[in-house]
Amino acid sequence: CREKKYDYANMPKTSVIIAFYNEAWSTLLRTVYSVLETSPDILLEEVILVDDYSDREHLKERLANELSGLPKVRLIRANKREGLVRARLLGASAARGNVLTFLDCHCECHEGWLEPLLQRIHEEESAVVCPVIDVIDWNTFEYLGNSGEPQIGGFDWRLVFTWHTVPERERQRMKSPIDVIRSPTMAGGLFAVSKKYFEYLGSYDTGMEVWGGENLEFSFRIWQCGGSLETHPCSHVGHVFPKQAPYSRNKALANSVRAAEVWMDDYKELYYHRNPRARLEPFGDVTERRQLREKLQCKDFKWFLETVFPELHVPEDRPGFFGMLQNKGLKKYCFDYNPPDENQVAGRQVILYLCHGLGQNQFFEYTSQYEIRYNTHHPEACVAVEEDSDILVMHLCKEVAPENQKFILQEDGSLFHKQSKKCVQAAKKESSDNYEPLLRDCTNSDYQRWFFQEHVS
Ligand code: LR7
Ligand code: MN
Repeated sequence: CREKKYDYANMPKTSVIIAFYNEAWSTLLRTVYSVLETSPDILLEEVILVDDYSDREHLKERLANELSGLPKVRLIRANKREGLVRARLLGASAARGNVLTFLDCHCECHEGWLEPLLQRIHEEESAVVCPVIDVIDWNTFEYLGNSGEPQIGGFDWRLVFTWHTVPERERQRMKSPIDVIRSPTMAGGLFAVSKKYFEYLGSYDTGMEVWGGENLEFSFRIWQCGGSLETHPCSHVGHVFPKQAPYSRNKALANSVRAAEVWMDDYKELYYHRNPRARLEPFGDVTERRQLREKLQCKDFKWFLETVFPELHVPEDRPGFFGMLQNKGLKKYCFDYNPPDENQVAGRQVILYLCHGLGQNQFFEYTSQYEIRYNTHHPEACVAVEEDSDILVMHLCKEVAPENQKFILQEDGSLFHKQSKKCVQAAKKESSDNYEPLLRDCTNSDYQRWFFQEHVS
């Protein structure tokens, strides 16, 4: 990266747009100063700060005074709370640069971060380019960087953004380790895009409020409508991942539903199955966004899945074989699984818990390969039985289902584990107060009868 030469004189200039709502003083100023200190003068048109109607005192006059002495920095204020999408668009409409570079308001740009982004857009106008996102420690604010290789963005069927290692097919396509990495989705906050191309693509969905969903919506749109989404391994920007945001994020669900309704065709059902609440969420009017899709003659979601994100497993969701896996004897109890954390789905025991009908932790799919898949997450986990054990645990699913992950859900509702020749029963261990699914000799008991349900009846 250090040896890379840039054609400064011909590269486009950028407006850096930073929307903020009730951000702390130090993190906000750190962002601004780091942009000014690390961006070559010739490439930086301006820095536009958009105050999304913050109410914290330090962001009023004191901020305006602090910024007034800084060259190239402009402060715009929304006159009502807009949410990050419309706040960013306020900045975009005031921008004079040919490239828009969006940043969150708690970042630190690393030396050399800007050149690769602008160079790439100079080469290819329809490329939307992200930096590698480095970690800034939430407690100490130390710049920790990023151990290991850059990752690509994905998503799971709950429409949660996920990180993944670069797949083999992409490594083969890259001509060098400092070539851009194509990514199915982006985290959302840090990217550069040609202003003209951003407008052509329909900028953002202005029906989205506050926070969430816009990153996947924009990612699907970029790919489906003919652009490309990339990460440049030479560009690094640090970001503080806070434990808690200074605002409530309860509008995120409606935003995701808008994304699903416009871009996912029938695949949106896979999302609704895993989050039944989403189906009930009022999401407003998406007619104009569907017209945009029509006008730009964008490709369908099937194309996106097959071409851009073939690593994502597409569930079968056969009628009657997905949802809550409920026990007949215990009546109100369902399979339930709580992954150790968002990035590591396998490893724990499957338990039984009161059926709640909200999908998520109680969503399972029984596949034609005899697996019981927990496929709200990506990568997916499958119910397994370890040797000489009678409990059900989660392992990662395999290309071909291993014998210890095969269960036969029979006509009478019994759930037969092929390898051990035992049946799954709702039971208690001596040491336990809680019911759990355990392997027992097969009987006619209702505690060994299981059925799928989509909703709590
Ligand atoms: O109402 C609001 N108005 C705003 O102006 C809410 C937020 N904002 C601002 C906020 O001050 C910040 O500058 O919008 C920006 C993003 O909000 P964050 O920092 O609270 O979001 P996040 O970093 O937790 O979330 C990630 O996902 C979001 C989905 O909507 C956005 O796309 C964020 O930009 C995005 N952040 C990143 O991609 C940084 C790397 C994170 C990772 C992985
Ligand atoms: Mn952020």
